[in-house]
Amino acid sequence: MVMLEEKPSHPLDAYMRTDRLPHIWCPGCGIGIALQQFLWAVKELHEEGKLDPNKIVFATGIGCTGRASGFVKFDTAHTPHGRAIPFAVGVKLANPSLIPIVFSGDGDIASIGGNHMMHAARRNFDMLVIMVNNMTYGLTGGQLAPTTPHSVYSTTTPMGNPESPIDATKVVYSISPNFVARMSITHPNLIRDTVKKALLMKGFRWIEVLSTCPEIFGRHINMRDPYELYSRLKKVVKFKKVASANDIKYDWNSEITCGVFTEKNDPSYMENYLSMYGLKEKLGVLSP
Ligand SMILES: Cc1ncc(C[n+]2csc(CCOP(=O)(O)OP(=O)(O)O)c2C)c(N)n1
Ligand code: SF4
Repeated sequence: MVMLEEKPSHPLDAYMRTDRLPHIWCPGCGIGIALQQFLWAVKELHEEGKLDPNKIVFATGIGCTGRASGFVKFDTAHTPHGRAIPFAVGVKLANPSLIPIVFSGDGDIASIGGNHMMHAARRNFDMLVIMVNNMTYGLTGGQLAPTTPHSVYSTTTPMGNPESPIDATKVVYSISPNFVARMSITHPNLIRDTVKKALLMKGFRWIEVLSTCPEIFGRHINMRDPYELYSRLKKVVKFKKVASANDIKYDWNSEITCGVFTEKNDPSYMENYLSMYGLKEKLGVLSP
């Protein structure tokens, strides 16, 4: 019989710092869905004997998404804004057996950290990056992000956004690292499957997860109701196979293309580095 004072348990508790709960995310925020699916993927691979969570180094930048590093039970780092990717590079260079994972917002990764994003992809550097794209700077109150759709309202564009957004996934796709995918919190199981696949690969692995911020982004576009914003996102998410970058759309009014766009097994940065610098004996310790 469950005693009233007993805390209810959850299957993911082993991967969470439950003493840090409740979390800070607003009701209806999509970040929790993205994080939960990531944790399910880790749990399943752990139980299948394919992944050692003790080797994970979970790095975030600054933002609502970045707060995830405080809640998960891995070695974690809440790095300066935009710098989670170079932090992950340092981790892997210092100890090639570790598994660096970057989990951060679109502002953090595609704006202030955009340079790192491009060059880590170019190097096919060994890490998994999960960019949670809520199309706004959530934590700081809804300023325009580089991912904010054209013409929508934000704190800093009260008459509408005069700019066109960057499609970070299309940029990464054009650089052609080992794995490139875009998922959406409207299809949670697919996030889990995609993370599972990417976690077992080598080189640079990129997963954008489209998310909802009803509190800030939604409020500015008159969709403060979480379900309304969720339904609006679901309407534009289209899963497709793509033949070229031209097939990848990022249009809030018609289509945001989702799917696994690149999946290959090219030599990773660490493989090249260790082989070329006389450290071949260390290749065996490389975790994905
Ligand atoms: C160097 C620096 N510049 C600006 C900020 C202010 N700042 C904190 S979070 C943030 C944007 C967060 O947006 P995003 O990465 O999309 O994350 P979200 O909060 O939407 O999850 C900004 C500009 C900062 N912390 N450090
Ligand atoms: S402000 Fe937006 S992104 Fe941040 S926790 Fe609230 S709903 Fe989520």
